[in-house]
Amino acid sequence: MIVEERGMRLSFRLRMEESAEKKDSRIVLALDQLPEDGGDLTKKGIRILEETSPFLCGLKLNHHLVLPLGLFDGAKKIVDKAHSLGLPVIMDCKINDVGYTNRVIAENYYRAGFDAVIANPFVGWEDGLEPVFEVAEIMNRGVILLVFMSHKAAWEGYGQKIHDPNTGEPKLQYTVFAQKALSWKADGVIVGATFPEKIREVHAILGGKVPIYSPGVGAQGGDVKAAAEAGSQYLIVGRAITLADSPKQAARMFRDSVKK
Ligand code: O7M
Repeated sequence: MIVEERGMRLSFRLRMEESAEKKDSRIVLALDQLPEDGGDLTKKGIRILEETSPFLCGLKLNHHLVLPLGLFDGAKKIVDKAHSLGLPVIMDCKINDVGYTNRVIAENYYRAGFDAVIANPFVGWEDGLEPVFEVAEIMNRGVILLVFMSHKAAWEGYGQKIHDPNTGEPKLQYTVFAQKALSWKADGVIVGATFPEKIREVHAILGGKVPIYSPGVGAQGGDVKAAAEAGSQYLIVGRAITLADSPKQAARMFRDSVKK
């Protein structure tokens, strides 16, 4: 089955591009925090997805939702629904362990139908993320790397000053991660919409070879247009859509503000 998929399906990156083109949208919905108004979580997630899907190019699920839903139960139903609506789905699992564990984590999410996983480059390549990239290649799925996160303390890790082990030259951690994204052939990188200047810097390093995904829009204070102008290809929006009075109108508004 995996071999068939490899032969037949576009790469994750092309699936995203095709979806963005078809939907004329650069908005990825972060379906994690849902309104606390009771009711079945799976049904609620699917309802928001159906309402907003005409304005989206992709869907991202976080642990928030996968934990209570169950991976091969409610989460898989939402993934299948997204696929039936033509949307690729990203699992925001921020893989961050030793290689063997990382591989099993990725395999499980890919088996549940996810098109890509998010991983943390802090764990490095050998016996870190190499097995994740291997399994992604075999199953024709994507790997997206965290390069600079959207929260206030992101500078403590992603922004720290380090020394190049080969040259001793001082560098900033996130610029090294952006370079790793190129050499590891990542399918995307995450840079917070809350830091447009970092998006610009990372965009200059990537030279358009790896797309930038930016979360942190709306609820975290990031501006969707500023992130797009700085070089983000995809804008990830969660609570500003899922908790809006009308998720449909909110999704349309975000879509229209960064139309391709
Ligand atoms: O729009 P929000 O703030 O409600 O949701 C943002 C989503 O993006 C939420 O699922 C976060 O876990 C996720 N996220 C960030 O907010 N900041 C990051 O730096 C990275 C992520 C992430 O990996 O998602 C791509």
